[in-house]
Parts: sequence; structure tokens; C-alpha cells
Amino acid sequence: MDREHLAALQGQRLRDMVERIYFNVPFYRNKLQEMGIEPGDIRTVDDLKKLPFTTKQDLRDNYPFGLFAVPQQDVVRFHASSGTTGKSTVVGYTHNDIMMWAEVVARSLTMAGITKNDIVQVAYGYGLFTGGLGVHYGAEKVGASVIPISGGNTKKQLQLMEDFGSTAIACTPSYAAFLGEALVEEKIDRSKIKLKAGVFGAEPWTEEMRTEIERLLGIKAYDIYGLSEVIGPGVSMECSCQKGMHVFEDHFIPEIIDPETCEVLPYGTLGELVFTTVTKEALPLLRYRTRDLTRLHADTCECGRTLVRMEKCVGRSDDMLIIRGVNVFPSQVESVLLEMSETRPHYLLVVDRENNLDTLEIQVEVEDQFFSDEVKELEGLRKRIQSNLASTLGLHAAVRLVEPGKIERSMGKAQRVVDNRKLK
Ligand code: DLL
Repeated sequence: MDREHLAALQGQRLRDMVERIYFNVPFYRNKLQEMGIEPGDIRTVDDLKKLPFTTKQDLRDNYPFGLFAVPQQDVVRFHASSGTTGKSTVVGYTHNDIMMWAEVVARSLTMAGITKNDIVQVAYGYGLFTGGLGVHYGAEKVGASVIPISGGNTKKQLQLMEDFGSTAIACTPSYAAFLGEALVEEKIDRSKIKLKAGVFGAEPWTEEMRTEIERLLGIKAYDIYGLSEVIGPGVSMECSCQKGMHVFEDHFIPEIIDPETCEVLPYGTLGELVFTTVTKEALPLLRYRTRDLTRLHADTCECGRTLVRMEKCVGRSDDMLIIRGVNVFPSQVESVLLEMSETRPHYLLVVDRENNLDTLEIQVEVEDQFFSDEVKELEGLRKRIQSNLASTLGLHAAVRLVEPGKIERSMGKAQRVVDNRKLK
């Protein structure tokens, strides 16, 4: 669809959505009335900027079902995203929402070359987390054969991968790297592994991490993005060109804003990603602030798709660490470590405060063959890592080398930061 027709479709869907929330959700009606906006004022997609933002706090304040736009008997499923503080965020789906979700995930999997001939191992967690069931329904819609193994149980993952001949796997990128390492450790015969594609998301990862996973698993690794509040996985997905993730804009309208001023920024500018869901029935969201930092590009992709592409997320406007005045993203540390052959992509940032000064210690796992008893050798390696990190981060961090396998592995999202400052 050309962008002009898409804008017309978005405008029409936005008008319908604003009317629905105005009449069905008191929270939105009050907000719109406070701003003097009536549903009739919204005519085209350009009118989006007149509308108010929604935040995770609004969802928390209306816990559990306060922002739902349909009666409970029309809700067929709940999911919830783990909140780091306080209560989790509850999301609901009508039957049509589940169908739409399966559609966007089916599109996503198709972009990774997955067809009904594939066997898809879904190793995202099943349950309140949206990863497992979200990918599951999309894979079934494509007609693929699904293995709903869920996360964890690594030996079983490898066994079924070999015995059932899984051709695609979906899990977090950190777990994919872990499975890749386990494959080597278990000395599994590579010729028995049929994997060709991986659909990885739910946490930020770098290009270096992609290369590492592709090497370990012998696959092409694709990035899939999403968040529970908007739908779950399948908000955007990479095509085979891998030049950003195409946002399914017929359902989710993206904007980039300045997180400080909330001003809408032009394509190509780094800022916070915001989504308006125009077709969702149970939990429609108006200009939802994701806190994810990225850029959007609207030029047509080499694959021919006209859908806007979003770059890999560089972090979140709320998880960015400020250490001694310097902005630090954990993904920067990962890039440095993956560029060095001696280190593994397993690390932990420990932030603390001593005598009113922030301290940063980065614990780094060293590859087996480089882990030597020679103190001098290890000290040399530690200094090199430290200096590489300092030039990328613009900050001096203490580096502690740890044995391979020492840093706790996650079966879901990796825990990369321990910030002890918040506890004091
Ligand atoms: O993580 C949904 C999902 C499941 C996406 C499986 C992809 C695959 P939440 O638990 O609500 O939902 O967390 C959403 O995770 O705001 C981002 O900060 C982060 N995130 C998700 N996908 C990516 C990605 C699921 N591909 C939050 N790259 C989002 C970077 C991602 N960050």
C-alpha cells in the first residue's frame, strides 16, 4: 500500500478508535474533555498530535481493568507484564484482538521465511508473558508445526531440536546465545540440527550479538519487537534486508517524541517511541509512551514494503544509567565485549555509590581458553578490556574477570544491571 492510502486508512481507523474510547473509557473521556477535544475534532492521522499521551503509570492507576473499552464478558484473554516496581500491568484481548495479533505475528514469521513447512520451537515463556502464546498463535496461523516448549529446560530444548528437526526457534536473544553455547558443550552433532531461522526479541541486543548467535546456531537471526501494552510480539519485525523493523502501521501508529518536551520529532531523529493502537478492542491505547529509544525511517525498503522501519532500540529513556554524569547503555558494554575474542557476551554492571561518588564495576566472563592461571596474563587482558570500555563509554569502570559460566544465566530476559544506588 502506498503511504497516501495508508494515511487515509489510519485516519479512518483513528477516528473510530477515538470515538470508541470517548464513549467507553471514562479515563479517556475525562482527559479529552479537559483538553476541550470532541471525537469529531479528529479527522485525519495528522490530528494525532492534538491527543493526550498515555503512560504505564496511567495503566497502574487504573489497575486492573480501568482502561478496558469492552465489558468483561467480551474479554477472552489476559496477559500481564512484569513490573519492576509495584503491580504488574494487565492487558486484555477480545476474540478479534487475538485474531489481529495472530495476523501480525504471522506476517512477522513470514518475513523470516517461515512457512507451513516449518517446525517452530517456541521457547519464549508461556503464561502471563506475551512471548509464548503470541508467537504460538501466529505460527499456527502460518500453518507451521509448533513445539510449545516454553522457556528453560535447556537439555530438552536441544533434544527436541534434534529429534523433531526444528527449523525455526523463537526466544530471547540471550537465551539463544545460551542455547548455542550449550549445543557446543553437549557436543551435539551439528549435521543433526536443522535450524535455519531464529525470531528473537523481548530485550535489546546488538549487531555483534546477532553475529554471535548466527555463528553458534548456524541460522539467520531476526529481530522482533513488541510490548504487552500494545499487543505483545509482532508490533514490528525485520524483513530479509534487515535494515530495521517494519512497524505494522495499519494497526499501530508510531511516533517519535522528545522524552523531555514531548514534542514530535521528524523521521530519522533519535527519541522515544510512542504508539497508538487503532484497531484493538479490549485495551485501545492513545499515544502510549514506550520509553524505548529509537529512530523511524519512512523511505521504501529494498524489500518493497512501504511500512515505516524502526531501528534496533538503543535503550530506554528510563533504564539509561547515568554514572558520574555520563549516560551509559548496557548495550554499549556488550558491543565492546563481543568485539574482543577473549570475552563472552555475558556481563553484569554493578553500580554503587561510595563517598558520594558513583562507581561502576563490570563483571566480564572470559572464554575458557583465555582463562589462565597466569596472573600477569589475566591482568593484561583486564587492562585491555578496561581501556576498550573506557573509550566507548567515555567513563572509567572497574573490570572484574570471572570464570566462564559464572554469571547467572537467564531463561528469559537477561538481568544486566544491579544498581545498588537505589537501595541507599
Ligand atoms: O517483551 C513482548 C515480546 C515478546 C517482544 C517476545 C518480542 C518477542 P514486554 O514484556 O511488555 O513485552 O516488554 C516490552 O521489551 O518496551 C522493549 O523495551 C523491550 N523489547 C521488546 N522487544 C524488543 C526488541 C515483550 N526486539 C519491552 N529489541 C519493550 C529491544 C525489546 N527491546
